[in-house]
Amino acid sequence: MIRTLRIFGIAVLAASQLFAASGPVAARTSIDVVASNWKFTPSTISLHVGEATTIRLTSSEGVHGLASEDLGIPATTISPGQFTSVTVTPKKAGKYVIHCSIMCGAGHPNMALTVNVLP
Ligand SMILES: [Cu+2]
Repeated sequence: MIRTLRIFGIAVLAASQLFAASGPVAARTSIDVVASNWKFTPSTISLHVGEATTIRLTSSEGVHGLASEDLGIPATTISPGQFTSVTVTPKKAGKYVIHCSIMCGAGHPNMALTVNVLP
């Protein structure tokens, strides 16, 4: 009797794990971008039109920023040791060069993230 209960318990556990695994999974890509003085790494990323992608931003050196009206990225501060996520769903294919939006020093004018939006 005890053995039967135990087997039943394992079966319920297995079933619940099966349901958990087959639950809705967010079909969302994630890309990590690290800002430093004075570049974004990687310096170029690729997104797809109509596809939601979460860009996880952090800094290894200095405070930087990202903002793009064309891509719907709100003014975002990127601080050392912190992760900030922005989710982007591009509407139009093309090459978008997003300059650092926060004055961060000598290399600031040349600090940019290139976003290639593919159809
Ligand atoms: Cu800057």
